[in-house]
Amino acid sequence: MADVLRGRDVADAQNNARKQGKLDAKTTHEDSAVAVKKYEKGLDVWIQDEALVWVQATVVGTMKDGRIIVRVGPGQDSVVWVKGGYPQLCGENNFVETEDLTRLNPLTEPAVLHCIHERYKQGEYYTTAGITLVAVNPFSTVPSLYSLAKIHLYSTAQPQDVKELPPHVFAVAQQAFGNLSRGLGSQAIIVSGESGAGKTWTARCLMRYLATTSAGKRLPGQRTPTSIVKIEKRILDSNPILEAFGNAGTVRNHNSSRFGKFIQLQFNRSYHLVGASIQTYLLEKTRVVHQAQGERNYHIFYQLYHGISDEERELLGLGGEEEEYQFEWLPTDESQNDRDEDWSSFAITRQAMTSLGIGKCQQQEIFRLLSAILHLGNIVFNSDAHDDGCPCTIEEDDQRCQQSLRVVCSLLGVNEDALGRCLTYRRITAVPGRRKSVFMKPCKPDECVARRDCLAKLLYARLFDWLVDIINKNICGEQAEWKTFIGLLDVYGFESFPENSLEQLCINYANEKLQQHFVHHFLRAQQEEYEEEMIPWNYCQFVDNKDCLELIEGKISIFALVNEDAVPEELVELITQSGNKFVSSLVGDMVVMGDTTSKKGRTARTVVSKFKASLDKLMHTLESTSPHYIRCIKPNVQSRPGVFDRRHVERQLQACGVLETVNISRLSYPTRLAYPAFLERYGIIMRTAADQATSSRSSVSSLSSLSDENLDTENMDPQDLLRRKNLVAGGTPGTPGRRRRRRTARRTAVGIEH
Ligand code: AD9
Ligand code: MG
Repeated sequence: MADVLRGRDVADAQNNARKQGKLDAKTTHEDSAVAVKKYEKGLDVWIQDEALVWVQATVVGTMKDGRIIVRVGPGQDSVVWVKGGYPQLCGENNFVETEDLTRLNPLTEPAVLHCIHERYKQGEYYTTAGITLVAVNPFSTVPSLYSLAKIHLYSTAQPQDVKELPPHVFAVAQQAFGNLSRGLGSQAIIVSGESGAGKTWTARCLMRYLATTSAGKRLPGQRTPTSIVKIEKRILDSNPILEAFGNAGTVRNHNSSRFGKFIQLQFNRSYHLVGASIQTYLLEKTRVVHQAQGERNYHIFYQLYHGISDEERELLGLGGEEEEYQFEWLPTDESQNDRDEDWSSFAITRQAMTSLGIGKCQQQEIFRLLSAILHLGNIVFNSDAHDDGCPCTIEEDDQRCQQSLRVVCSLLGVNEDALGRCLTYRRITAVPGRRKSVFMKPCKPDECVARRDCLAKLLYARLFDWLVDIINKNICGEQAEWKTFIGLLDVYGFESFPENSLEQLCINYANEKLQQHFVHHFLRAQQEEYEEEMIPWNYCQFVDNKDCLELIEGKISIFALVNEDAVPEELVELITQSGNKFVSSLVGDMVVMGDTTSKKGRTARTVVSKFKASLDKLMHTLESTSPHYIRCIKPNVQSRPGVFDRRHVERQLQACGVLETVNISRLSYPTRLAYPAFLERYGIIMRTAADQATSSRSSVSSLSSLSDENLDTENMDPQDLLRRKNLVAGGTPGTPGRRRRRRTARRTAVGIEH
C-alpha cells in the first residue's frame, strides 16, 4: 500500500489504510503525532483554499492532536489551523523555469497547478508533462509564438536536441515528423480538451507546421514540385470549408467545432507531404433545427446570408436587400453576429471551395440547398385542425410559411403536395400473415414538426458528408505514393448540459474511448513493461474506465438499448425523386429503414452503430501509430486573455489525466533511447571503433559493462575522463542472456540520462 501511494498525502495513506482496517483509532492518533513531526516551524507548505484551490503558507507550529498552525496571506498575516488532511510540502522550485512538470520536486498536485499558472503569467503557455504537452489557451494573439522563425527553430534542430528546446506544439510536431523520417513508422497526435480550450487552433498549427516543414525538407536549391505545393494548399484549404459547415458559435466558444476530425497527412518515401485524408465523426445535426439560447446555427448560414450578392440573393429566395427575410433557424445574437466577418469569411470559404475543385455551378447548388433548409424552418403546421379531429396541414394563413413552402419546393425540386403529404402523414406497413398492407396515418402537430426537422437534418448531414468526400477526392494521395502518415485528431471534449441527447452520449463515449487508449498506451503499457522487464518501480493507481465503457458499448449496455427510430422512408423517397439531380444524389445510397423485405434484405444502420464502427476503426488506426498527446487547457470560462481561474484549470488537469500522467512519469523512467540513438550519443566512450561497429544492441550491452579498465585512461584529458566516467556511472555489469542484456542496456540508458 505504501508503494502505491508514494508521493501522496500522508492523510490519504491513513484514510486508505483505515478503510482496509489496518489502522485503529489508537494508532491513528499516534501516527498523526508522527506525521506532523515533519512539519517543522518555518516550513513552506500548500494548504487548500476555497478560491485559489491551493495557497502557499508557512508552518508556525504543530499540535499534539495532529493539527498544524500555519501563516498565510500576502504579508503572512493570517493564522490558520489546518484540520483534516496534512498540508503538502512546497519544496524549492523555480516554477517559471520548470518546463517539464515531472521535474517538480516534490511533485504534488498544488505544485503542478502553480507551475502552469506561474508560467502562464510569464507568457509561457506550453509545459511538458512526461509524454504529454499541456497547452494553455492565451485567448490573444501572441506575437512570434507561431512565426516562421519559430517553425525554423524547431524544424532545424537535431532529433536529440528537440527535447532541449522550450515546450511547444511545434516540438510535438517535430518529434512526430522526426520519428517518421527516421523510419519509425506512422505517428498520431491526439489533441484533447474541453470546448474552447484550443484543440482546433492547435490542430491548425500542427498542419501548418507539418506542411511547411515537409516542404522545407528538400535539398538546398531544389525547387518544391508544383504538384506538392498544390496539394499542400488544398490540404490547408480544407480547414475553412470544414469550419464553415461544421463549426458554430456556442456559449463556450465562438468557433466551436461540432464534429470530430481525424486528418491523416500522408508522406512519401522522401517524407514529402503528398496527400491527406479526412475522417469526420458525428456532426451535431440538431443544431441545424434548434439553437439553444445565445447559440448560433452553423457559420455557413450566416456567411451565405450576409455574404452573397443581391442578384444571388434573389435567385436563392433569400429576399431583396430591402426586404430581409427572418429565419427561425437563424437566431441573431448581437454579441456573436458580425456581418463584416461573415462577409469576408464567405469569400474565403468560396475561394477554398474553388481551390478544392468545387466549381461555380456546384457552389450554387450548395447555396440553394442551404437556402431551402433555412426556409424549411419557417414552415409551420395548423394544430387547430388536429384538435378538431382533422389531419394537420401546413398553415395556410401564414404568408411567410406559404412563401417558404414555395421556395423550398422550387429549390429542392419537389412537388408542393408531395412535400406537404410527407410532412403530415406517415406510412405504416403491416404484414399480417404474408400479405403486406400499407396505409397512411395523419401525424400529430409535434410529429409534423419532427418530420420537418428530420428532413432538414438529413439534407444538411448529407451535404456535409458530400463535402468531406469531395475534399478527400481532391487531397488524397495515390495509395502507391504514400507510405506513412501523421494523424491529427481533434475531437470534441466531454459535454454535459442540463438536458443531454444521444449526441452527448456519443461524444462522451468517444472521449472515454480515447482516454482508454491513453491509459492503455501509457499508463498500463508502461507499468506492464516494467513488470515484464523486472525493472524496479512502484505501482501507481490510475482510474481504469473499462467498466464505464462496458456500460456504454458492451453486450448488455446503453448502446444495445438505444436505437435512434431512423429517417422515415417517405422523406428519403421524396428526396430521391427530386427533379434536382444534386439534391437526389445526396441520398442516392441510402437504404430505407422499413425496406427490410427488399431483395437486398439490408437494414439501415443506426446512428449509434455507425458511430461505434467509425470509432473502432479510429482506434485500430491509432493502435498502428506512435501516439503523442496534447492536452489543451481553457484558463477561464469567459474566454478572456490574462485570466487564470485556478479551480477551473485544476478540474481540467484532473479530468484529462495530466495529474496522473505527471505522477506516473515521475515514478517511472522518463527517458528511452533506441539502441542506435543511444550509441550515437554515448558511443564516444567506446574504446575502439571496432566495438562501435558491432550490432547496436550488443554494443550498448558492452557499453553498459564499461569499467575503468575499459577506458583508455592514459591518453585522456582528466576532465574528459571524469566526464566519461560520470557517463557510465549508471551502468550495471552485463549479464548473459538475451532478455537480461536488453534490460541492462535499457536500464543503463536510463541511468546515464539521469
Ligand atoms: V471546441 O471543442 O471545437 O468548442 P476548441 O477546438 O478546443 O473548442 P478552439 O481551437 O476553437 O477551441 O479555440 C477557441 C478560441 O480560442 C479560438 O477561436 C481562438 O480565439 C482562441 N485560441 C485558441 N488557441 C489559441 C492560441 N494558441 N493563441 C491564441 C487561441 N488564441
Ligand atoms: Mg474545435
